[in-house]
Amino acid sequence: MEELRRAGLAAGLHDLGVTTADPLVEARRAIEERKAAGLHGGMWFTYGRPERSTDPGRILSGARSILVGVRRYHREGDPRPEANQGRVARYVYRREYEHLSRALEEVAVVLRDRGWRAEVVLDDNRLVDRAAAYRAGLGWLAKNTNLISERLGSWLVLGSVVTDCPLEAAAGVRPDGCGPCNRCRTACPTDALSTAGVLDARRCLAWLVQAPGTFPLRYREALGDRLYGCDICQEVCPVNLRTAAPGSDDAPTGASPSHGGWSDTGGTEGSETGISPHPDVVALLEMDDDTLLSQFGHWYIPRRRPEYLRRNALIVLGNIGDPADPATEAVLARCLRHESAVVRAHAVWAARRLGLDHLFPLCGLDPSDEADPDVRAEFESDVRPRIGQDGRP
Ligand code: B12
Repeated sequence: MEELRRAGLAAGLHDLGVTTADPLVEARRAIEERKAAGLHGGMWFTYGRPERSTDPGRILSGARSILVGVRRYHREGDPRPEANQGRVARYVYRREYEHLSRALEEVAVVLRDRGWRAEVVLDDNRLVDRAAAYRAGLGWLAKNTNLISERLGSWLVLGSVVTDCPLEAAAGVRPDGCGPCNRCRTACPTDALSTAGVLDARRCLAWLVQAPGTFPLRYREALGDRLYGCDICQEVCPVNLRTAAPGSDDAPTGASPSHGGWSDTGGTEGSETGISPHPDVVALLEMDDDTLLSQFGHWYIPRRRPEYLRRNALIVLGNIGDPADPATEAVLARCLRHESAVVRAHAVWAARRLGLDHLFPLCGLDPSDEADPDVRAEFESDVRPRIGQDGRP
């Protein structure tokens, strides 16, 4: 095990634990209960076939052990987007899963060199990663549902090597470290964590930006400037505030820069994905489909339809855009004429929120002529304009 651990840490993991390949019984129960209660909000992923996603034996026949690796992706710094910039969850600043995957592959190679079979699996519908990590003793399952490591916090991505090699499993799971703290639950602007440790995906902004269809009206203001993902329940976590402090123990032992060892920017500057961590939503709305997909195609976009990215960007624009800026008007006018009803509908909302209703007749948009019921509904919905009586935002 020491050799495997050394290989993993040298390749960029921040911790590594072992559990058996026995079925993840509690995770299966949790998934089935949430599905029965509708809390999954239509998500599939591991929810689609829980009998498979909680049985590591289906990933590799004869599996005996799972090595679970974690990679920490955030240290410090509070990214503050500027005018027109959307906020993106920290885990997509860099290609964290690629780094994690490469590191886990190195662990798998050590096993294969010794004649064992080993399969790397991460962020995949075939395995509930957090449940495996919890059982491997890497952290506790918190009230915000994230796996929190006492030493590293919860800014982690998780992945596994499933193998037929018998390894000594963790002696026990980590005891709960949340105690009476409920900061994540009270900070969630949509109350998605009303039951501790149980996420109501129908209210979770991180899911809603990935879900197809119309973005629920009642959560659009709460989305604020979030274009993709949501970090609120982690930002406020005291363990994260403590472990993100400069000098906290976070350097992967022997990590090579080629595996994305830490930069001191705290993720606030630059991005190895080649796009800004805070994309300008006006610029995004001006892009054609091909450009959008080439820039953001590595994000999870429902059915890979760019209209959903535009939908999110329009809500952000409605929440943070400057109605006095001609670029705002120009891009909204373009979206109000868009062929996609999803785009038109959210453009109507954004225009109303910014007090730019005069654009409707200018763009030939008449609620009584509009064929699409979702777009029509946007004219009748309750929208709280951001413009004060004095005409200023
Ligand atoms: C579907 C999914 C989502 C969904 C739903 C998340 C969810 N909570 O179920 C959405 C899109 C909302 C999402 C969001 C995010 N996700 Co996600 N997601 C997944 C995915 C694909 C499956 C998760 C799953 O199986 N859920 C099923 C349920 C049953 O699991 P659970 O919520 O973890 O439930 C456990 C606990 O709640 C606990 N529990 C049950 N009852 C109780 C009661 C109490 C009191 C307590 C304390 C605990 C507890 O036991 C359950 C079983 O283990 C995994 C990848 C994978 N293949 O596993 C990534 C994964 C969970 N996501 C991850 C990340 C990074 C995120 C985001 C931070 C991204 C972002 N910034 O937007 C957010 C975090 C939001 C949150 N609070 O969960 C990481 C988690 C890292 C970590 N430290 O835990 C994972 C593991 C991806 C990865 N491989 O790194 N995600």
